[in-house]
Amino acid sequence: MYGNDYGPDDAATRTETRDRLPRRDEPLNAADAAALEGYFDELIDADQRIEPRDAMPEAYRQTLIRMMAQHAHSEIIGMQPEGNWITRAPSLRRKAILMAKVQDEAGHGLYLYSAAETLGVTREELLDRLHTGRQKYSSIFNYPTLTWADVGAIGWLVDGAAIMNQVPLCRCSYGPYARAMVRVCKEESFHQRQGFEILWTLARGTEAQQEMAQDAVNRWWWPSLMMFGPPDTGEAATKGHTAQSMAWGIKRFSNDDLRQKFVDMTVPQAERIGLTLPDPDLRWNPERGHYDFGAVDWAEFKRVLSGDGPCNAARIEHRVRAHEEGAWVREAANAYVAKQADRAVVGAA
Ligand code: FAQ
Repeated sequence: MYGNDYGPDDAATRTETRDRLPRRDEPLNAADAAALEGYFDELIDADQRIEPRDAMPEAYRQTLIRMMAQHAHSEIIGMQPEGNWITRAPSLRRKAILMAKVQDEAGHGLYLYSAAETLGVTREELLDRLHTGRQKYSSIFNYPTLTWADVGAIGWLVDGAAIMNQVPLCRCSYGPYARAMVRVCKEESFHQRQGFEILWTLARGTEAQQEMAQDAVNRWWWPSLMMFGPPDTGEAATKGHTAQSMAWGIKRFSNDDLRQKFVDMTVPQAERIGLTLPDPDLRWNPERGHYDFGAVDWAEFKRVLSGDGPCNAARIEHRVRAHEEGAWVREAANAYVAKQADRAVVGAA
């Protein structure tokens, strides 16, 4: 039973159409293809969720696999820059918090891989695509964490940008992704808060600590703005996925709108902490009711995406090594499942 079984319109006709359509990996004849289009469009127009059992256009399915997998990969690769500081956290309290945060990121990866699997792709395949460079992860995780203040900057800026991007995904049209995002966003809020608090404390510390905090913010600000993706509105818009993904209710806002919301939210927070943001063009524009900000270096973004960021090679190398070293855990889990299945057969006989 899913939410889209109910609704103000004739859900019964929809259920009948859904049950009549072949499963998603079977070829469609012309009549079924037309029925699928009507059924899918009707759900999207009514702002209902599409569920794993529902027939869906292949392009919709592939878009979600790409986006959810990239998101899942980002969560687990994103454990590395912060994991780098677990053994060097400045106090037991900071260490406990950081360990909890890094574990949360592993959990997010787990929810997202599981949600992606409902689209008919295996986790092995998705990980293979990551390890062989056929799928990306967020550009942000190709930057190094040079000082403890970087942990604060990641929490405040990177998790802050992630929340801005992901809260609308709680209303994504694909049910399993939307539901996974609800919990992810709750946890990200705690992450952002802990980053803010690290920088708040450093900004009230010694001169060296204040400089360290400012230096971290200077390095993470622009890459955080790049996280939202390339420009997709106005003259600078590049040809991307936004228009189609918005029409399908996957994305709810453009990359540019979310970037602007993030800037508007973050500038007053920076003022409260007492740190500056490294952009001489940043100023309030009363006519627009938003902050104006300088040009993002999209050439750097492209360079990082094409593999030439400061840490691309190290991140994948580490991930592949961790995967290989974890082979025995997967083998043990599979052996356990096989043993349980054997016992069930013996028990039933
Ligand atoms: N990095 O047309 P669009 C986190 C690619 S989680 C790399 O705008 P789309 C939690 C894009 O794939 C962070 N690639 O694409 C955490 C496409 O490439 P393709 C991850 C990027 O999909 C915090 C091309 O550029 N969050 O931080 C990036 O409609 C701290 C054209 O772009 C998500 O994945 C980028 N930044 O929109 C963990 C959220 N931006 O396939 C640890 C879900 C764009 O055509 C520590 N994803 N590209 O070759 C999304 O919301 C979307 O996928 C966007 C991109 C907004 C990222």
